[in-house]
Amino acid sequence: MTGRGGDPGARTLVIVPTFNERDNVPRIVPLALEVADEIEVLIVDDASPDGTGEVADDLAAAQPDRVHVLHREGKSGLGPAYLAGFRWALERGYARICEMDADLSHPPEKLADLIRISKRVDFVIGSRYVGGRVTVVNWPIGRLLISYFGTVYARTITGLPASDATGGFNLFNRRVLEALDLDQIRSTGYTFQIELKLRAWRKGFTFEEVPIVFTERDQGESKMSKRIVLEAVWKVWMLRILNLLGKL
Ligand SMILES: Nc1nc2c(ncn2[C@@H]2O[C@H](COP(=O)(O)OP(=O)(O)OP(=O)(O)O)[C@@H](O)[C@H]2O)c(=O)[nH]1
Ligand SMILES: [Mg+2]
Repeated sequence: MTGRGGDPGARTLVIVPTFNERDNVPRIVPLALEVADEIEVLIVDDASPDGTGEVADDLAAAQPDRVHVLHREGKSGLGPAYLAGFRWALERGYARICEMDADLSHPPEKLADLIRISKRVDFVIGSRYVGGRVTVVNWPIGRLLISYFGTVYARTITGLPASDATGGFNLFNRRVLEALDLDQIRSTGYTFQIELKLRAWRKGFTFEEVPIVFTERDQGESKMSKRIVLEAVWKVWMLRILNLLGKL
């Protein structure tokens, strides 16, 4: 059991999956922690060859009550890393569980809004596309088009009424993750984010979207790949079929 002796049911765990993010991790962690005392961070590292895991261990050693590290054996994608983090969080009684990238693309100060809004809904989506506006900084136009139309496509096929279906800056109240059968979630890349929101929404959980400005990474390399995009293209159809069969 971790924690600082306070009410364990009032803590928020921000899960940050990492693969080769050694320069970003020491930047993002303090920015997240300074937003609120109730925030703790869990870095889920997939044995990054660049030593991110050791950098994370140093941060955790300096603040053992607030920074935690989950080391996994090898790179197995974003989805499995998050699922391991969710299980870790549920076992330890966190009230709220957030997803956030390590590369500073998601504005950590917005965690305050996510937490505030989570008091009135079941989960909160940080959205780059609220109200048809596009708030992405430093993305090449091709990347922007893939993301924007990807989210329109996902919304159309699956029916999920969210402006940013693929986004990875989200907060779930623990009751949502407890109600989902995490073992059934098999997606790895973008589809993981779609599937998670879709399953939560299909179970009747309510959500709100908070506008965020997404800024492209300035350190480290992108793990986005054609394979991840292609996975999303066909998997949303699978999600639609599962949905129609009542299997979500
Ligand atoms: N643990 C783990 N983390 C991963 C894996 N793939 C990506 N990540 C992390 O997930 C977050 C999002 O990945 P990014 O590479 O930024 O992907 P993206 O945001 O789609 O693309 P860019 O912003 O262009 O880099 C980052 O914190 C990555 O380090 C993985 O296989 N395992
Ligand atoms: Mg990124």
